[in-house]
Amino acid sequence: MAETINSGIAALRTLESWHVDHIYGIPGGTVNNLMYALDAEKDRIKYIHVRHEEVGALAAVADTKLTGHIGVAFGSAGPGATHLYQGAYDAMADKVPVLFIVGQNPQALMNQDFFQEFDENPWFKDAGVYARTVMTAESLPHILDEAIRRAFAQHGPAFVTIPNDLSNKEIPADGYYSSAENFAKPVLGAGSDDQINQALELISKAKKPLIYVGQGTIGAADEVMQFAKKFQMPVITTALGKEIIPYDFEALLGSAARVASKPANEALQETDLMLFVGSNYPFAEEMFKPDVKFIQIDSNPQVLGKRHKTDVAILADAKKSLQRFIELGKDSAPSDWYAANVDNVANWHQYNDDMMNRTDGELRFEPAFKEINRISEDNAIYSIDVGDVTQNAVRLLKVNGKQPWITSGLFATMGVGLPGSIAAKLSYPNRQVFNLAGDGAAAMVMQDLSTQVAYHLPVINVVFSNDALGFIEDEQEDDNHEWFGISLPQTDFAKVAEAQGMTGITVTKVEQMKPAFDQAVELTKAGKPVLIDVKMTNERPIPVEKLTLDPDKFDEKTINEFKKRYYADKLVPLSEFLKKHGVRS
Ligand SMILES: Cc1ncc(C[n+]2csc(CCOP(=O)(O)OP(=O)(O)O)c2C)c(N)n1
Ligand SMILES: [Mg+2]
Repeated sequence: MAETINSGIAALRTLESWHVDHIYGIPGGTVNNLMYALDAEKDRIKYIHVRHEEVGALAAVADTKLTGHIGVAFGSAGPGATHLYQGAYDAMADKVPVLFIVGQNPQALMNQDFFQEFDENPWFKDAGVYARTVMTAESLPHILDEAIRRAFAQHGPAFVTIPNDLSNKEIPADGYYSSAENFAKPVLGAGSDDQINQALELISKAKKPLIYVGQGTIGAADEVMQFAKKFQMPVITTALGKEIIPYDFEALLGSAARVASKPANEALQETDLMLFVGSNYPFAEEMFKPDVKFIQIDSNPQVLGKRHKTDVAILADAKKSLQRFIELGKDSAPSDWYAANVDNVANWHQYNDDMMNRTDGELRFEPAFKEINRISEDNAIYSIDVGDVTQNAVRLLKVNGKQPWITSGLFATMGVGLPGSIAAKLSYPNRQVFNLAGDGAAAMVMQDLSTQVAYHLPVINVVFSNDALGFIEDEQEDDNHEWFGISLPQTDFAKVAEAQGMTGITVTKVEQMKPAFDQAVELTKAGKPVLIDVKMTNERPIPVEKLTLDPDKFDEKTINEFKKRYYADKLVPLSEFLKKHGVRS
């Protein structure tokens, strides 16, 4: 008789062929056969028992974001499946290939409103590039292979629903194969010299050009910086692109809009030409001037010309294209525009350093970032939640270009920090990992601190406790509305951590900050996770999207009120630096 293999085990072997070495989930009656297969395969593929499927799902997305290999999570039929949804939409929005395995009742009981049954595929189809139910045990490994290939090819999550009986049958051992080794992505070139020369011509005529880069330039930091200097074009990155360019690059203006930096927003008001590379920035229509000359480089034809009226659109690999620009273009003369922006960056950095070094007044978030910068290792990984912490991290983390930075970008779900930190530690056990979250976001996923404890994942968790949903509070202020529904009851997160077997430290004064972070280093070096709860004021971070500093635009009283509220005495508007360098505003 021909050799056979258990279909559940064959399914896992297919995942293994795509470099999957762990998978998140919670069992249920409809995935138990998969559980038995995971037990049998436990030496090759690790089951990570999370406390909430949403955490597993978001961790799987983070796996792909960090490693490039497919992340996998599962949930049982009905409630376990619906809990996966947050990860599903994060993957859809950030275009991340992920595999979600969804449990289902055995075939004989399907489609008759059995316990926990619902029609899963249409539900998942909105988020997914693929959402299908397996029909035979023999096809199970094939379908998983198909799902993963499509997830990579179409940049999104794939869903495979498995009726429980189909993952515990004997199938022919030679009846399936994996396409993992055959998978290849199309290779793009630099774009045509004609197009690049056309773009160079526009750049040579511009007075205030900028380069705006997104995640498509990961791996091209040197080219971006060389380009910036050669053509005297200061650089803006998307918030997701924060990790790409080192913080100390002289002409790095930061990112735009609200999760953003002052120099970037100011330069966007002034610019007359933008080179937009590897980004699908959703706020472009709002933030970019409609009349600027616009050159776009992207590897995805779907986004060329999408976000702005575009003069030259180049379908290309960002790194190769920037290299070709550098080869073909003449060096620009040193420009006053560039110099004014470099000064503006230095002034902004000084403001942030002063805030991080402040020792008087009530405790704010900045001194915690001073400590995070101080203890950060060269290849640390930052998993950042959504809220004020996203904008504070974008502004204050002094990344070096080798420190990955993950969050929920377009979907922007709260509760993403902790799952990302679990993923980071599982794939990179020897690297330092931070989970930075606000108190609202931390409360959404805090049960999974115990996953860090259970799997010995020494993460440094920092909770910024302002007893409020600060990010939304500020929106309500901007709407000139009374605050409503934004306060949070104070929670002792150190106790929450302690209750789950993790050391919890509370910081209420600036002088406690350094010892707390020193202890965190010690504990994590000893293999133990730690949580630092920073009890701080609810003062608003400086709103760089509503700067009130420029004497040409605002009266003295308004400027002084702004400076007082945000400790911004020494903050200088870009217009002053432009004047200093003789650039007309
Ligand atoms: C799941 C989810 N619910 C609601 C929101 C809307 N939202 C964005 S930021 C934010 C407040 C975050 O509060 P917290 O975590 O305490 O951080 P803070 O801004 O106070 O630092 C809210 C409610 C969201 N992004 N995700
Ligand atoms: Mg808060």
